[in-house]
Amino acid sequence: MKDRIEKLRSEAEAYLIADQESLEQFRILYLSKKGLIPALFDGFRELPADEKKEIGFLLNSLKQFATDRYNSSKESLSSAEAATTGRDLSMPSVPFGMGSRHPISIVRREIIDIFSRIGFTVSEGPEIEDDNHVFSMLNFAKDHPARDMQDTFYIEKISGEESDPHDVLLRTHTSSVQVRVMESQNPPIRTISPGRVFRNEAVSARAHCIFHQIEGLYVAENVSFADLKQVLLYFARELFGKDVSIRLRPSFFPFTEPSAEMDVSCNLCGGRGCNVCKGTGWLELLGCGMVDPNVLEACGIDSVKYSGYAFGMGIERAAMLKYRVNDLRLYFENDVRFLSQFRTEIV
Ligand code: 2U9
Repeated sequence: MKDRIEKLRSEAEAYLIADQESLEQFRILYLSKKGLIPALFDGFRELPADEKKEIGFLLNSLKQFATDRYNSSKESLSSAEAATTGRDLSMPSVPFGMGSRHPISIVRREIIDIFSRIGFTVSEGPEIEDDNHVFSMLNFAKDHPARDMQDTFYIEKISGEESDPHDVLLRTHTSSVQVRVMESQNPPIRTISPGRVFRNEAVSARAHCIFHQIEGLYVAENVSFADLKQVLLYFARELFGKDVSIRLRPSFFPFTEPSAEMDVSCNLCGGRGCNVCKGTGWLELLGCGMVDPNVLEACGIDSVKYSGYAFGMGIERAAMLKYRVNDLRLYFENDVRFLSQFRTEIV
């Protein structure tokens, strides 16, 4: 046993450790669980008691020697590597920059959150729609300009099909989702529908051919314009802060009667008038109104028993007002210098 220990020690002293690979070979050969030194410890148990003291000492010092040789070689190899590569491989790596949510996602989630708190559910539906759900059931006249090829993207049908070539289209608003909800559910209905919409428009600082909308719909017994106004005031205060004021101006939409547009007080000048609000103190945010009885009836809802309100807004528009961004195109360009300015706690 003694001879074996001495032989191993001189071999371990002479072992050439030149790189990471030979260092690992050294560790496996002498120190690993199935290595030569642990094997000697196994044999140690069978020795007669009078030999154990001396052999135990020799074995422990062999193990200590091999462990020290391994550790010191490891250290000198990594500093030699740092010297040749010019890099200190023990340094912590460069941290990855965290991404941030897109401002449209942030505002979309915030609006959903605001309406969820007062009982609105979220409904989604197809982006490729038919004329019925986008126009006819929403009380658009047959010759309404929105149906025009200049305003709506129509999808060509496979040739040979015997049907109206203007029947398949990209939805121009998410009202079609709410039509589908009314077709399949009975009142009370209280839902919002966020989603992408498509309009055949030239891209500019104020308009884009693809944008995001959120529309809201509440249908039940005895729903009044006063309910609509109170919900919109709650919404504006949650989105822009408790000091915001709202005003409603009469307007017209085929699907609501009466209809209105809602402005919020300018968050830059506090309503006194500046160049953002063009001196008026107000910024236009959304359209709204009482659901036209024709729309309720088209969706199979009794318009004598039930009434409803609806509203709709562009998310880009809401985000422009909230973040005071003056060019809509910034939301579509994905320039990191713009996007990284938006941080949020909401994940
Ligand atoms: C149903 C019935 C009525 C949703 C409404 C508006 C008024 C409106 C525009 C704002 C800017 C669209 O993004 S925008 O161009 N929307 O002014 N939307 S009322 O009315 C509905 C919805 C669904 C069944």
